[in-house]
Amino acid sequence: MKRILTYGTYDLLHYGHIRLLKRAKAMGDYLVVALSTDDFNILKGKKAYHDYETRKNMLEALRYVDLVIPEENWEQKADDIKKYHIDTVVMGGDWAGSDKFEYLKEHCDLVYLDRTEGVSTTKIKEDLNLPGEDEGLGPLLKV
Ligand code: C2G
Repeated sequence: MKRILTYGTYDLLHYGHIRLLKRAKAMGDYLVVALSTDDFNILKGKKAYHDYETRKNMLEALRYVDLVIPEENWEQKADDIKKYHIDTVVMGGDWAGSDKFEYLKEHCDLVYLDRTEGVSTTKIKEDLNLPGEDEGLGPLLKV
């Protein structure tokens, strides 16, 4: 059984997210999604429209997702790989070369898939005139 792991906020779930998850699952037999918690999103400079539980429930409803775990910090990835016996970490191409992921090559395979152009959570919010992912965090980001 080949086990795949990916990370993300997955807010306002859209077809770019689903395309990533579909391709990630197709690389193995079991897909774990480490979902950014609301607190970690603040560290990432993001404010999700949906809270963690809602985003988790939506991911768990997808046929491609086998398990959702919390992503609480930048440092947990190597432990996640060991704990869940991960063979491959898969991320969208916007993370290619990032020091947040490159070191994982010591622990497992690492694959970047091309991002789906034309859609993003930020674009959806802007098109709907909602605050962007990093708007409204001003006072919080000053901590
Ligand atoms: N994605 C994509 N195409 C898009 C939008 C997103 O392929 N149009 C991919 C991203 O590359 C990522 C996943 O979908 O692999 C989730 O995207 P986000 O929720 O924006 O995740 P991000 O904020 O990049 O969080 O520790 C890593 C972070 O938690 C990743």
